[in-house]
Amino acid sequence: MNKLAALNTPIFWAEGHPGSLNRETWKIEVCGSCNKPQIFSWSDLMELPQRDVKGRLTSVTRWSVEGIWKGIPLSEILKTVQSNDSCKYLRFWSFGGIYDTSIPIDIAFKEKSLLAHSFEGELLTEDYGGPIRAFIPYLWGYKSAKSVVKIELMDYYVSGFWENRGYTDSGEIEAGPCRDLNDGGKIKTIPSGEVLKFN
Ligand SMILES: Nc1nc2c(c(=O)[nH]1)N[C@H]1C(S)=C(S)[C@@H](COP(=O)(O)O)O[C@H]1N2
Ligand SMILES: [Mo]
Repeated sequence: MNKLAALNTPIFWAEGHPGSLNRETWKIEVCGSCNKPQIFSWSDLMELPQRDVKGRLTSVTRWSVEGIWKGIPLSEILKTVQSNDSCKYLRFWSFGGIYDTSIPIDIAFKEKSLLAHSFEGELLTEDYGGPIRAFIPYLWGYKSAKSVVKIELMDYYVSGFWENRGYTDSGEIEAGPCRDLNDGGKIKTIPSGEVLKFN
């Protein structure tokens, strides 16, 4: 069993589980407000600089899971496609084209924001957003789109799947009770902002 499953990490696919996905033929199209739009194949992605990030995926439904996520820093993607100065948001699209969510470009440039393909040394399964997903530990988990197929660079903001259904556009993590999945799901308290520790 993979580590996320072993920690009883919930599997969220609001639009329906995508079934089995092919890693080797996976592509991510990066388009919109940039000089060099590009379609990244799996091998293109693997040739970009990789980073290990210790961080938490924290859901607005009040659970948080920590581990080492590995992937390509979003800053490397933005550098490669040469995002325009007018670009203000990254809009992620998941496989199937139903789930989308957007984050401010300054959050994408932060060191822990990744296109992640592994957790604790294991490639992500489809359940957890494999072959590759956004990992944005600074914001609620709904900003970490799973099984990403497209990133649109945007000069303006558009609400995504969950934002249209009542979750905040900012995705700022709000203080309150939260289950620590690394500690058997024990209910603890988180401060607002990126969860670095429990109170
Ligand atoms: N495509 C897609 N991405 C998604 C979601 C989803 O339903 N579909 N749920 C989001 C929410 S609300 C959270 S908390 C995390 C959960 O990630 P997990 O299912 O890997 O635990 O994925 C986010 N990304
Ligand atoms: Mo969530």
